[in-house]
Amino acid sequence: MSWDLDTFIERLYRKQLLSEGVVKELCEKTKEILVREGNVAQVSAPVTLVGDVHGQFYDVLEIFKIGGWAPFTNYVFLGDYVDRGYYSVETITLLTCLKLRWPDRITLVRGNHESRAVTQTYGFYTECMRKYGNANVWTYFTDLFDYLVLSVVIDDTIFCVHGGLSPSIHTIDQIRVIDRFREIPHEGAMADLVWSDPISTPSFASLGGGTDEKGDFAISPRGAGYLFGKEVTRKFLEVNGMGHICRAHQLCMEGYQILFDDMLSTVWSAPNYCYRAGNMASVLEIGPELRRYFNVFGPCPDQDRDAPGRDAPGSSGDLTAHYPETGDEEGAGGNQWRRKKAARKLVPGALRDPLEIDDSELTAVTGGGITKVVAEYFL
Ligand SMILES: [Mn+2]
Repeated sequence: MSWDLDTFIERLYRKQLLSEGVVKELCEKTKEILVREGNVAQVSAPVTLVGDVHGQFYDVLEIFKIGGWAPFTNYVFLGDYVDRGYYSVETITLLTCLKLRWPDRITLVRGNHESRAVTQTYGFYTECMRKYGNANVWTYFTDLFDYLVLSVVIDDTIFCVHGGLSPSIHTIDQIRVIDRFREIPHEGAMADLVWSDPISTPSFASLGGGTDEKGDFAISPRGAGYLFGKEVTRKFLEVNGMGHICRAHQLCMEGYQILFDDMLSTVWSAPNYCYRAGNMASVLEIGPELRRYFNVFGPCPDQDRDAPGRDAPGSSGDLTAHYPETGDEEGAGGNQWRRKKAARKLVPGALRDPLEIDDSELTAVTGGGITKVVAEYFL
């Protein structure tokens, strides 16, 4: 296998594994990119946020069909790429290749599953052993996980993290000075960022988190990280001059959840989680003026599982011609921006005039694509 990232990416879109030697080199090269990124990566809108995908490779392809293929859409993945699903290896190999190929277009945040200890229990280790016959690939990727960033700030306004807040962290600057190049520890700031969960006030008191409206920190039933309430969230936003927290980590039956008077949202991107939960998934598009669109979708259609990636760049001609420019959405109005996005996603031939696309097309995308844009929120 000669070293050609574009070829690797095409192969991965067809769900073909790369050789052990290529994975080793891939991880080493990607580390060199990641080591230069700070613990808090700075990202500009427009950008699409993806929550947990957990090795559900076909649903990851569905995300690219819905959200646009790299590098034509900016992505922030919020962690938990591996474990649970059947295709953790294919999923993390693809995302790593995309990161290495377009480092400024893809940001990979560390989740609690990007850990040696967790992947030995929940599937990734076993899958590597089964698919490669030894643990080398697991070692390469788990070593790479130590380099993933811990959080993202979008346009100095939206704070993104896999899990949530920590009683040890009051300012984002405190995150910047964590020594992150290590296995996720059992406790402390780094553990909390990947493990914590928000909890609404009514549930809070029953878990010992306080009996009033304050909502402080409480012990998490996960055994790692903390539960945190509305007041903690409000204070974190105020101290850091942020407008919103976006995180993943928790299954949402509707694909997303908004808490604390729209101070925090959860995005979950594994539809029918573990192939049996029956939930929807979403990706969150942050558009011009930081408008947020939760694009909700279900499991990819069964027929697409037989022909993975058939719409992917490289498998059906060069899509570059259909995406003549990138990053030109900033100046457009929100609705027009969405129409343009829709035109790019839906039309297999040439780019259509976005204004020709009517609302029914926006809400009834082909295949198992966007079922509806359920919510539009402003900061
Ligand atoms: Mn998680």
